[in-house]
Amino acid sequence: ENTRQQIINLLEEANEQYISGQQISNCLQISRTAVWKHIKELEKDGYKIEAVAKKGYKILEAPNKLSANTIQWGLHTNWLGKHVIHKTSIPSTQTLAQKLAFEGADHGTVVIADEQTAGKGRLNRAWFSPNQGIWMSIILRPSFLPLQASQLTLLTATILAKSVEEVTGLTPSIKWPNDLLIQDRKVAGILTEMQSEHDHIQYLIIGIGMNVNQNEKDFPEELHSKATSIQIESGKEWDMRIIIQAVLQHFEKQYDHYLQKGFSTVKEIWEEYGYKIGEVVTLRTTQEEKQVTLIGLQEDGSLLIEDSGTRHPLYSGEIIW
Ligand code: BTX
Repeated sequence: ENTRQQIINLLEEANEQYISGQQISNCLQISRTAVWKHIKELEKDGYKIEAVAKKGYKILEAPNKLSANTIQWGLHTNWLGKHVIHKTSIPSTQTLAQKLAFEGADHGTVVIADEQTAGKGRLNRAWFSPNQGIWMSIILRPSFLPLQASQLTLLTATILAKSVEEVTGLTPSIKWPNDLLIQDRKVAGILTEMQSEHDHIQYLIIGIGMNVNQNEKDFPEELHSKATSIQIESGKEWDMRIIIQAVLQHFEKQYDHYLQKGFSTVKEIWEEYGYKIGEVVTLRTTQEEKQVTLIGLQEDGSLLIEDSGTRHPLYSGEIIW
């Protein structure tokens, strides 16, 4: 598996040029027959590889399915997604990521599954995760304070919004704190979980769920009015790798930017995509339901609302839409 990944990396670095079997064999210290066998395995995995006598090999196309290899092929990041763990079916990428993080997995490790059988939302809610979506968890080991974790959820929401917009042309809005909506229906959700002690974060796991290629009929009855997918909204099917790579590339860039420059850019972008900012909405808290105006984000990740003339931050509660 590892040798195959190295071969893919070499082919990719060759940047549209051919790379000879001899070069690969020299670089990886394996025989040319071994190189040839690995190439055959990659073809079985769905790669289209051109082999030209006296020139060598070139990747023409990666298979249209998710694997650690296909996600990494063409992914331009420095630290995010250098380790990808892909499963076809798993209870929850979040649970596996926690286990791996506990066992010492690196900052930037990505766990992704084609299907989750027990996907998790916030507050123990279930997250419906059939085959046609993106279900992934990113393991981070930040050196900032635990209280900054909520800023990271907001940051992730802006990254998802930007990636969807860039790849598909659809413009989602972000419903505070962490839902991505298109035409008032939920297309993606974020679940941030962390392990910390005192003022130190041991690891933080950002779970991202995005409905991509589902049709209306793929959703259970109770989600029909609430959920949508990129396919439903755009009328066509998408290569999920392109969206995953866009998310990972934006994530790495924006995360590093956030560490250097702080929350202000995140706040600006978030408010651009913010759902019903400046409008009156119904807010449900544990005590009551009331009409408030959404003003914008606060530095600490809370939502600034105006309620009968006075402004105050909201830390929990749900905007009803
Ligand atoms: P949430 O608690 O904000 O949203 C959960 C609610 O959303 C559910 O109660 C249901 O009404 C609705 N819902 C369930 N499934 C879907 C869906 N596929 N599309 C739209 N609406 C839905 C949001 O939680 C956080 C979701 C994170 C999911 C990722 S996937 C990768 C990672 N692994 C994992 O188990 N969870 C995260």
